[in-house]
Amino acid sequence: MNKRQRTDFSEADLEVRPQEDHAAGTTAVAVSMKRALERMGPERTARTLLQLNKAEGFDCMSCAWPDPDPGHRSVAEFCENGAKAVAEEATKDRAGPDFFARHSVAELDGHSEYWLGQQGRITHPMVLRPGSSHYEPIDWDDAFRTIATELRGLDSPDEATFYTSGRASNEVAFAYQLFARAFGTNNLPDCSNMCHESTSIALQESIGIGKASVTLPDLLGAKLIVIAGQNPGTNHPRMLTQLEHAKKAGARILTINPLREAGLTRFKNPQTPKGVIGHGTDLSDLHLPIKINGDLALFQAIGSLLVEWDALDHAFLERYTTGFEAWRTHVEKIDWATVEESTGLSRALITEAAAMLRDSAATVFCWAMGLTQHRNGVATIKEVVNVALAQGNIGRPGAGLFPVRGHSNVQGDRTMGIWERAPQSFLDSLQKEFGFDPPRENGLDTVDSIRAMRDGKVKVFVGLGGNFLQAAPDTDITTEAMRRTRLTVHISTKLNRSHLIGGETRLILPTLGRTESDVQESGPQFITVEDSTCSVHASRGPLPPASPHLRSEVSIITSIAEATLGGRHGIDWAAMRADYRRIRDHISRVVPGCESYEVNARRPGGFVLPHAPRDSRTFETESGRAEMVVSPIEVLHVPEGHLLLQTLRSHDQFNTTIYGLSDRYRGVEGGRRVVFVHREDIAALGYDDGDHVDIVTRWEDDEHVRCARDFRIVAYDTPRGTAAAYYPETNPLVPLDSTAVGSNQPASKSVIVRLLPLGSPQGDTGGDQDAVGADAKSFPEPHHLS
Ligand SMILES: Nc1nc2c(c(=O)[nH]1)N[C@H]1C(S)=C(S)[C@@H](COP(=O)(O)OP(=O)(O)OC[C@H]3O[C@@H](n4cnc5c(=O)[nH]c(N)nc54)[C@H](O)[C@@H]3O)O[C@H]1N2
Ligand SMILES: Nc1nc2c(c(=O)[nH]1)N[C@H]1C(S)=C(S)[C@@H](COP(=O)(O)OP(=O)(O)OC[C@H]3O[C@@H](n4cnc5c(=O)[nH]c(N)nc54)[C@H](O)[C@@H]3O)O[C@H]1N2
Ligand code: SF4
Ligand SMILES: [Mo]
Repeated sequence: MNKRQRTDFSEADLEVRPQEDHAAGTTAVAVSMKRALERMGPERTARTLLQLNKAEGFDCMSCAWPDPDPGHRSVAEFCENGAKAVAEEATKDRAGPDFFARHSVAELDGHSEYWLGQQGRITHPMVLRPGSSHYEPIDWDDAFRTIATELRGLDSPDEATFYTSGRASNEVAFAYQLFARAFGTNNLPDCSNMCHESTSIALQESIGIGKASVTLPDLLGAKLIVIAGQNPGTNHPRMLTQLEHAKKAGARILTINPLREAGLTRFKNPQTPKGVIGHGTDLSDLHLPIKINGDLALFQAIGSLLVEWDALDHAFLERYTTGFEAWRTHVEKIDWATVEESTGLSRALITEAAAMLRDSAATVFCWAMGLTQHRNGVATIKEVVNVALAQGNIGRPGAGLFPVRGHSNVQGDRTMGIWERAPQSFLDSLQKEFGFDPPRENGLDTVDSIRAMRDGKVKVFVGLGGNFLQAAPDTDITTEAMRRTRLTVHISTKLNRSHLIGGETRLILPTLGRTESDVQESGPQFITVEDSTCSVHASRGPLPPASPHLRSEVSIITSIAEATLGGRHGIDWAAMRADYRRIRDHISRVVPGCESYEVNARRPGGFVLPHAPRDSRTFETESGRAEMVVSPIEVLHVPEGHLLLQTLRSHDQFNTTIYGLSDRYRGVEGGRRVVFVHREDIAALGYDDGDHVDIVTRWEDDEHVRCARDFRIVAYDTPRGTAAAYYPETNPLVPLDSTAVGSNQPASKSVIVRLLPLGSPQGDTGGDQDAVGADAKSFPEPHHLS
């Protein structure tokens, strides 16, 4: 499907301008208001945006950036991209039964992801019956019966997989995992498997808990903030306000990114006079334009210099860690030639960066997808932890580890048990609370679910939100995998590609979003969420539902459970549906740290979950200490004539939802099929800036020739040998088996590619495979977890 370019917007309108050198400013305010007014109109704009991120309002459904304490929030406690997310959900457009009657599924599949999203909120439950060309309305009860019949007809509960996207509330996440486990499977893949899985695994093993050890006040009290592999100006825009405050309080900022992202350079805060008419605040004090995948070598080199300078917290190391001596011996022998080759940075520049760490009394380390989505993602994050531990930068004010999460409640979903490998202690608590023995074997994650569907082993796919097909790697293989299933069920707000490609029978179950009020039998309900800093709070939507036929996610999941399991194990699904306090009551007894959940979550601003390393420098690892782990540096060799491609987000999308075609900060307007390449690489490969090319992956498995057609080359400031292009257009290029060691997370930021002239035969499956796959054996071995 990637071979055909979808053209309901014309890439001919694509315009490339110089990159911007600052983020936000008044343009950000203008863009938010314009989008909000276009999609929602003035009344809904006022009703939603003034309630956004307020203690009595609703939580932004975009990213997981934390809110300041209730007394410190401003009138407009949101950013441009938060406003876009609200406008996208609270749009006045509707895709009702008449829309689905007008457009066949085949026709819809000819449209872009952008167009699909613009059709508005889905208003009725819809079914695509076997052999049918169009979706048609279905009764809610019929839909639940259809699902129950398929699930009960499976030979084993493990033939179903239950995906979650990180917008789901704690209440529905708890009910959903309970249902899957009561049904008999741990097949609970989620978007986290593609997002911060490398972080969760690395932190769990190194410090005993897979979450950030900082709160907002720590960021404000830091002397140094390291930001590696993260683009906050686009993906966590309110972070810039906090960075501005931290700078004013004397912090320095070290940024590590192949690209000089505008948001890392300078911030013009539209809420301050200086941000409106002045220069704004310079953010980065030192920028390291690292080669893609070079971070493991970089942090090891920094560690080596800290050891050489004896800039270590010996008392901390002695008392709280294990593995220090082995690590010291390893980093003392570091080979600088290898470091320079891997990072593309000079020893002098790395030394300057390490001196910033040496001179800082309190350092916070922030990171996101630029570190996790690599084959060595887990090792890299463990190396960041090593460096933090070496200076005792954990469990004290102004210091710590800060993986910045993506989806607004992705962290909460994990806390609630959405995890294919939930710890046995969690399963024990479930057993104690509900009296049944949950399955104990690990379930399937995202990549393994795709493999299982492809191999005919999983026959039912249920998606609680998300756009699995577009978010997952290897789009063509995932498409075939989804097509082999008997039933696909999507609980969604808006139309997306995953609804158009799927099983023999397909259901779309439309649901309420964060902006909408949720009234059940016992009265109005609220839901709870957890942000990147372990803070949990309530969210209440201000708007009436987009359609009277919508049901809440909790209502849908508990109804599916009831239809499938009846009274099995004596779980009272109807009571949970009628009153979400019943769910929170269960949560308070099952989930660690959630005692008195109802009371705490109702407090304005909510409460902060316990975090042993942050609170008391206690490390619940195997050794009972923080573990320093030695990882060898493997340089990722990119053969002659190839580039190392990262797939990233534009400023005008939320994951697979495309808000618009303006990547303002990078200077790209009116289109998305671009590939950013260093000017000298463009010339060396025999092209010109502005040429159109096909992108082809090089991977050892030459059964599949992976190709993405027709991208315009854009000369850009990215290190030699590297390239960047947008996700999800490039997902067909990410091999399913190319995953991070230890976390099985797709390595979607280390894809080895070639640029071929447009329409080259090599781009066709069944074409001259040798031309693409020659000397493919120099690739790293793929990693299989199961
Ligand atoms: N508006 C908006 N907000 C979002 C999202 C969205 O799509 N739109 N998505 C949400 C989600 S789910 C997530 S996970 C987060 C994602 O937030 P980010 O992780 O910031 O998102 P990405 O665009 O994937 O970009 C990561 C950055 O890593 C850099 N990078 C790539 N490779 C490397 C490398 O090898 N080393 C280093 N040091 N840097 C590298 C890229 O240049 C880029 O600046 O944002 C969340 N917030
Ligand atoms: N190549 C490449 N691939 C990637 C990434 C990358 O950087 N590069 N990033 C990865 C990351 S970090 C992530 S998190 C995943 C994201 O993977 P997903 O979470 O699966 O994808 P989203 O695009 O966030 O999901 C959007 C859909 O969610 C539905 N939706 C929106 N709001 C709601 C709601 O309130 N309730 C319900 N039930 N549904 C709702 C809408 O139908 C919408 O179409 O993608 C991953 N894939
Ligand atoms: S920073 Fe994130 S959570 Fe905050 S308003 Fe912006 S998009 Fe929403
Ligand atoms: Mo994510």
